[in-house]
Amino acid sequence: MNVCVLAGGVGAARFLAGLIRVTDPSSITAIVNVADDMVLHGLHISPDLDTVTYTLAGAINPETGWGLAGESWVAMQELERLGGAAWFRLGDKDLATHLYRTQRLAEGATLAEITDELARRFGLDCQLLPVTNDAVRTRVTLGPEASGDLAGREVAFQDWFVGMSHDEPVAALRFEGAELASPTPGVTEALAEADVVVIAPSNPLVSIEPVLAVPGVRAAVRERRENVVAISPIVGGRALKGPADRLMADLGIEPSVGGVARLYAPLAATLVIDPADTDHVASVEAAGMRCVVTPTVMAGPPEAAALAREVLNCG
Ligand code: FO1
Repeated sequence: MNVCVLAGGVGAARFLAGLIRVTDPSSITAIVNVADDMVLHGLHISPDLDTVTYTLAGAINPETGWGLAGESWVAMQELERLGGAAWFRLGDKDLATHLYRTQRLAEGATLAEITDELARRFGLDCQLLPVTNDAVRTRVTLGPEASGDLAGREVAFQDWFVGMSHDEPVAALRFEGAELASPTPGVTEALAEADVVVIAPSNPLVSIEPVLAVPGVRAAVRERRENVVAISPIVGGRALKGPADRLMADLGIEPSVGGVARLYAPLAATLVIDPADTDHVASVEAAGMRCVVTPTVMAGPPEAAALAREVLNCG
């Protein structure tokens, strides 16, 4: 069975770690968000691609959900001592990934080629595709209630997410470069050929939306609507990780499984929700989606595998 997964970072990575336990990894293609990427210290950093790679390799830092396990921070400490920009923490081992990617880009390799090289070196058997090889970057316009002189300012995604601990209210999002981007070769084919397309439990607004914003991707997903299964990243009105609930509220979308259903109904026939939201089945169905209730909170790979099995059954 071929499975194609639209993926952001932590939530998608945990789901994929379950999926590789219940289906042949070589039949899985993950199409991964790149709009969180940035260049810092001259290095090209791809947080979502790295989070997925490290998680599937069993090498992720379990405390943070990003970066590598057993990391040391000598380079960051030295950078701090020099007065450099140490707000975005790059561990010593993680730095090697960014050095490798940056050098290969300079040699003319595409992000997809480099992602594949890294995936093989980390021992992965599934296919990871950055949604595009082109630069797409999330830009965040801060709301009128933002502190100090930040109100109304547009900032880069990681400046908001990490630099401001995603505390400042958001008025709008924009995916710079998306209109001119092309899907990575293989992306639309993977969507067309999959038996099941899964929208991972990632942030719908800043992880899934920038994947869909690459021309051709939204249409390719919509085309497969009957076989598209989305997993709600909202459980009991709260995001399991990250700021999805607050971001949805800021942008006028109800942070509930009903709100998720109204976002995804044009793309997916089925929404998987957690038993904590059983009372909201009717609002999912009212949005025009089939609703499947099964535990979606992934404490570890066994829970993720159970969720993956259920998702494959309803595609
Ligand atoms: N997240 C943080 O909250 N603080 C950090 O210092 C940080 C560093 C970092 C380095 C490499 C990497 O791949 C991810 C990193 N993240 C960090 C996570 C990242 O900002 C987020 O996971 C996202 O981009 C949102 O999905």
